[in-house]
Amino acid sequence: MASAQAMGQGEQDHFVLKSGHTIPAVGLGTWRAGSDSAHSVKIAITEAGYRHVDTAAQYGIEKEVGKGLKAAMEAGINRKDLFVTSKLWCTDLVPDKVRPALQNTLKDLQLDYLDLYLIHWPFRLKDGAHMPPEAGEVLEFDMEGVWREMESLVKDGLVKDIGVCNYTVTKLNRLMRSANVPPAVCQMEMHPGWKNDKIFEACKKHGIHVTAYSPLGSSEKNLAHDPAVEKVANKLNKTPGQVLIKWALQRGTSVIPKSSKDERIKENIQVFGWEIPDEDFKVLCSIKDEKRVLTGEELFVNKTHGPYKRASELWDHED
Ligand code: NDP
Ligand code: 1BO
Ligand code: 1BO
Repeated sequence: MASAQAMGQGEQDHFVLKSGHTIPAVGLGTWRAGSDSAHSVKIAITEAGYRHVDTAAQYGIEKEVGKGLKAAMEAGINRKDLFVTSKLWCTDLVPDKVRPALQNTLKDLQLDYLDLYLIHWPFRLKDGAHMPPEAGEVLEFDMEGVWREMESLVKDGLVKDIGVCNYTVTKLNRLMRSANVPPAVCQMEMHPGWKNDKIFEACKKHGIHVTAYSPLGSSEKNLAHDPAVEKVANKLNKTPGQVLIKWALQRGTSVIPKSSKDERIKENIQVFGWEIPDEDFKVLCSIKDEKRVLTGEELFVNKTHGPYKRASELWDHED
């Protein structure tokens, strides 16, 4: 992490969660990181200074990520200084599968606890569901029952914090009504091309920390080539990637850019000790035609049989 001296006033290299635990402001994303992820995770931690790694059972690379974490610890990094997030996949979104799913994740990651365990998407999929799903493969999930199991993982010391991803304000309010342990983190798609203000404001109201995923617009809509982003980057003598990551930090979110390239992994955490001035921040905020990159359509929409016949239904018509 950046040293205090290298950081500007009011700048934070971590955020404090409701629980009192801290989350490092920049983490390494690992979706589609492939078989190189052991190497990427090790380099990120030991050479670039990352202390936060975001992964998920669904990414199919937890064993690789685990090897990278192990190599970093063998190189002298303490487990307690790392922040590791994983996620409960949709096929395990039933109360009696929560703990076995977490235990598999811990085994693959070679860890005895996670810092953060998230519900990956708030839709249950039948085992072996297709993409797009066939009739009967997308099911309602027992949000209260699953959350009680997530809470028991905290109580038993298997995870330090729990949270959600891809929630709407509607779903968040429902969860807040029944939760004994409120979600510490809500992880959502956020970048200048999709600011996602509604859920951001709702999280602020509840004191829930937000992590911005796909901060570069993911590989589908790489905003590093957006003219407004390039212009600000040139002006500040930074790279477009750094400007996008800094934009997320200045909004008050932690951020988890993914790269499988050593140089970019290093570049993406050089975001301390400088600022995007107000006027440029506003320019970035005014990028037009805001749209989600990850609509969830391929995963959860069946246009004929439903239960979700269009993506807007997944987002409770809040977009
Ligand atoms: P990102 O927005 O992080 O973008 C990744 C893409 O940008 C890759 O193609 C990468 O290519 C490229 N890239 C990385 N650094 C730079 C740079 N400095 N300049 C230009 N291009 C760059 O996308 P993700 O969708 O991967 O999101 C980040 C992470 O968020 C995921 O990896 C995952 O951990 C998490 N996530 C969580 C979701 C959820 O449902 N909870 C959903 C989606 C993501 P290359 O690797 O070749 O450098
Ligand atoms: C397949 C899930 C999207 C990335 O988290
Ligand atoms: C590949 C998963 C994308 C979700 O919309």
